Amino acid sequence: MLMVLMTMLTFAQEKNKKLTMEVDGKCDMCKTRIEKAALNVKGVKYALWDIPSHQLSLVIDERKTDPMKVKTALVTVGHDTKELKATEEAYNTVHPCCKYRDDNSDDSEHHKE
Ligand SMILES: [Cu+2]
Repeated sequence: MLMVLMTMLTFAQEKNKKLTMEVDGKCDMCKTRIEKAALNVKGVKYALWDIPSHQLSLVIDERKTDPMKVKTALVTVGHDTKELKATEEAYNTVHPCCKYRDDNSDDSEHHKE
């Protein structure tokens, strides 16, 4: 029984697992920060954050990481996710034009890096 369970778990872990998650932010600077933070997580192969939809598309190696680790990295640099919110301290480290909590509009045209 244990063997069967172990086999199933191994099967469930994909090498190139595609997933998307919602991450708060508003401009190109946020995009760079979010993607960099995600890619710094070991096991993350691809990260692309879309400004208007706030969707972060990822390809991760499930044997090395999981979505929670990515979310932890994102809140550490000050970006809220659905399940995990950044601390006030982390949020305050983002650039003033990136204060997405006050104004969550798409600011990409006004704040190019
Ligand atoms: Cu920004």
